[in-house]
Amino acid sequence: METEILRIAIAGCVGAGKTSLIRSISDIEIVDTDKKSTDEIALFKDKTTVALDFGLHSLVPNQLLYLYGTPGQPRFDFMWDILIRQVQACIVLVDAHRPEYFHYGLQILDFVKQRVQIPILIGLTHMDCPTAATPEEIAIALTLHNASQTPPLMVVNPTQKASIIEALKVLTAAIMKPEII
Ligand SMILES: Nc1nc2c(ncn2[C@@H]2O[C@H](COP(=O)(O)OP(=O)(O)O)[C@@H](O)[C@H]2O)c(=O)[nH]1
Ligand SMILES: [Mg+2]
Repeated sequence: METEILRIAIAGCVGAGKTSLIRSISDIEIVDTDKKSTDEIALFKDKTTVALDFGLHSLVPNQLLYLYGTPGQPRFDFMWDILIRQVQACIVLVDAHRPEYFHYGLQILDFVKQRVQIPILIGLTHMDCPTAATPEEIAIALTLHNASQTPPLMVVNPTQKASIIEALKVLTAAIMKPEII
């Protein structure tokens, strides 16, 4: 039987957990494009993603998930524009303990929805941090609280494989049966 390939984009602001997610779940050594940053982000994090992170994972036999971690910085938006048209689904990671970046999650959602109609899952990361916002607060910040058809929110810990698998199961089910998301 032929192996089916499903492509999934992993988006989110710097520090949201994109590289960790791909590294934790990938069946191969990830193609890690982290480079030392030279700009203001260096204050926050000494490495940042400058191109795409890439990893793959087989959730079920005869199916391979290709995972693309998108760059977290707006200046790479042109790559985003190309990538988002090639994927079957998208995970938007939102760092729950950095409310100052919630607007960035909203921008990503708008960016994706304006270009493609694919299942989107919002993965709330850093929920184990004591200062994390609640899912309800984040839903309000992302203006999802009263929309009739909203992407599902799920807590995802990008450092824990079991947590990522749960999210990937929801997303792959939605790819197969789009009406469930
Ligand atoms: N405690 C905790 N740490 C996390 C979580 N998600 C990511 N991290 C950590 O946050 C840091 C930034 O993650 P990284 O994957 O580099 O973010 P990226 O910029 O989106 O690629 C790393 O040290 C991760 O281990 C989470 O849910 N909980
Ligand atoms: Mg990264």
